[in-house]
Amino acid sequence: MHHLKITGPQNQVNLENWQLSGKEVIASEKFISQLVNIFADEAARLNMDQQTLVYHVQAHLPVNEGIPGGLFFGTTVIQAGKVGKEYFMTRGHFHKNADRGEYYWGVGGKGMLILMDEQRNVWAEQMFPGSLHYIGSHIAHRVANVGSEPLIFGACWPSDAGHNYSEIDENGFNARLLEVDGEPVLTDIK
Ligand code: S6P
Ligand code: ZN
Repeated sequence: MHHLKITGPQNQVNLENWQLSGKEVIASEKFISQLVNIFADEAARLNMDQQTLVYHVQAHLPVNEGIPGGLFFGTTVIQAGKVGKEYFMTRGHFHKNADRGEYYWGVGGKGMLILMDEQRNVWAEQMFPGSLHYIGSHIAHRVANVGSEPLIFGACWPSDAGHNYSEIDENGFNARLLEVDGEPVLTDIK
């Protein structure tokens, strides 16, 4: 009888904050200075400390982006805050291969997943620890932190999904999530 190889895992997830460690983990940060024309109130954004961290992402990329058949796994943390009346949120994107879907799930804090189809219909789902969100193909997705603590969510998506940011950079979402009387309201304000 031969003993075949048993090793530890190549990666770990901290189950408190879902930060990733191990091989092939990349990290990126988005500061308020980088989120040009993402929020409705550009003057309010320019008035803020430009070094303010809005969100950061870790991702485990075990294969090159664009390779079919693989999966990517990531954690996003969005700080609590607002630009004018609009909650801190991700840029949002369609996938470059638009027929690729994605899972998101809530880990910590209170959030809102804002979704838009290719006809520009917009709707939203509440995110909280344990919420699970299947994002179908051809659906743009963006997340806002509507609470007072960091919003943490996990994501898993195909390695050949890619990102199409230009559609959102040019045309935005067809709705905005604003704080009205202390509550998040999805409005048709562009
Ligand atoms: C990738 C996945 C997430 C986002 C991250 C930041 O498909 O949806 O990892 O990249 O939440 O959002 P964004 O819109 O700036 O990429
Ligand atoms: Zn995505």
